[in-house]
Amino acid sequence: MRTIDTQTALWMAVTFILFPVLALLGITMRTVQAGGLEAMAGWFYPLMTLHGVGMVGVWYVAAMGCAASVLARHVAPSPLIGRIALAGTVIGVLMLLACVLLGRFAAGWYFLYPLPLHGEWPLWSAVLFLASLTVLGATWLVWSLDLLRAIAARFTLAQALGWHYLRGQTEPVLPPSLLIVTVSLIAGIAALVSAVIVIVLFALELLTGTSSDALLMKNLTFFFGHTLVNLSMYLGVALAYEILPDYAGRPWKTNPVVVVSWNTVLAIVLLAYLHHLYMDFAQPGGLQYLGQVASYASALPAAIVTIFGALLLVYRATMRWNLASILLFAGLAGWAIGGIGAVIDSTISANTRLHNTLWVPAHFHTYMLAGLVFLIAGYFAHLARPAATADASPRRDRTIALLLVGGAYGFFAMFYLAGAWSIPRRFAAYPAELAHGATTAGIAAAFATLFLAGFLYYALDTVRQWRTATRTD
Ligand code: HEM
Ligand SMILES: [Cu+2]
Repeated sequence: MRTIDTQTALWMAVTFILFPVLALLGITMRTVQAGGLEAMAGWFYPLMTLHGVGMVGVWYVAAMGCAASVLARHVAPSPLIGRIALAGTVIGVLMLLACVLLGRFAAGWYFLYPLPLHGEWPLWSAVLFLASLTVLGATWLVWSLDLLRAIAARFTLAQALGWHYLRGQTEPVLPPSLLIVTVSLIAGIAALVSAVIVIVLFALELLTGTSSDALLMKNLTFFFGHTLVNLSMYLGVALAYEILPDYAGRPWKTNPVVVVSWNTVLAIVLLAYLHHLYMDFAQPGGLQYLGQVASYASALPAAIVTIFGALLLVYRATMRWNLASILLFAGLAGWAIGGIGAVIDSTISANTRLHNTLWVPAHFHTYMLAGLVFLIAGYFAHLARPAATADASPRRDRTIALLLVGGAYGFFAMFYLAGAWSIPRRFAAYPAELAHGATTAGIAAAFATLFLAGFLYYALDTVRQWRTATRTD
């Protein structure tokens, strides 16, 4: 049977504990927007900041933890660095909790310069926030470098990027998951270096009073933020490539089309962030067009190849559907659906309408929650369940899947509707002109609660199955 190594189990524990808390903050925000919980209104922006940074961070580390676990099937990541990654993450999270809960730091998840230095919160909380990002960024940089080192111990860079497949060779065999993880880690290192530069420039201003160019800071911040979120998603997709074949009873192999599409991602992904600056008139015009082209070029090839690959894998296969395979498949679907929302928003003519409306959280919640979260939850479910499911309960699996999928899409639908109705994002309370924003917020809170119930059921069931499996082993 499968076993879960200690580190993967610890990442699973981190995820299962932090995610429900952060989701509860999200439900609280929707409830405040609906006009309930008036006493919490002053907490909206600190909670929004904690929720945003926390979610992005938790699912990034969960994706990295799963990537390390997949890599361990093929190469040898350092266990020591794995432990350092866990310790650094826990320390960073504690610092983050302190600056938000004690200092009410509330600059939003991407802490856009110069807001952190000019808010209502005490300066120490901004400093603690930046220090927490420093700890997290440094830890994750070392972790990424180690995972790449592990890959490099078995493959040359050209092999890890699959270039030999383009020459018609199939040796050494490169699992597609390794190709995708390599591409993601390289992009991730670029993103983390950019974060370091942003933090150094903030520190420079704190220490010497030298201010930075706001446009440069925004470019660096989104180069970091967009790329990190994007590659977390890719790491999640790599899990589907690795695990879905087990359930379809067919292989999902690297081939030239897969190689070309993921190499395109590597070539283009670092330019897609430019779509976050469409409203910045000072940004050179050429970069705006580049942003649209790069957004399409980095999203479409890999997504289309992956979605078709997954459909072909499942088509007329004797699929074994259980919670793991359902969640992996649903995760790919959520990635594609949210991706369509994203591509629409990255189109300049649509962005002039949708910018900073709830359309933005609509699309990124779709591919993060119904994409990344489902993929990782599917992977954890796969690890925890015995291969020959003695304890199979299709009814329970279906109930959990229904709560997760139904709750999530009901919640997203309210974001999309509100966005299309021009409700702005990041409003703690909606004025009378935007009263329909409050109505959709209330419905969204109810759906999100259903989702959370489904997740708690899933987490308890997964832990229980894992314990049963280890006991009978
Ligand atoms: C049950 C699950 C969730 C609920 C109820 C929820 C709810 C919310 C709400 C109400 C907002 C504020 C929207 C606004 O601008 O008015 C928000 C923002 C955000 N959420 Fe979530 N969310 C959930 C899951 C996630 C997940 C899984 C991620 C990422 C992996 C995520 C990342 C973010 C980010 C980055 C923001 C933006 C914060 C900012 O504007 O600074 N959320 N969420
Ligand atoms: Cu982006």
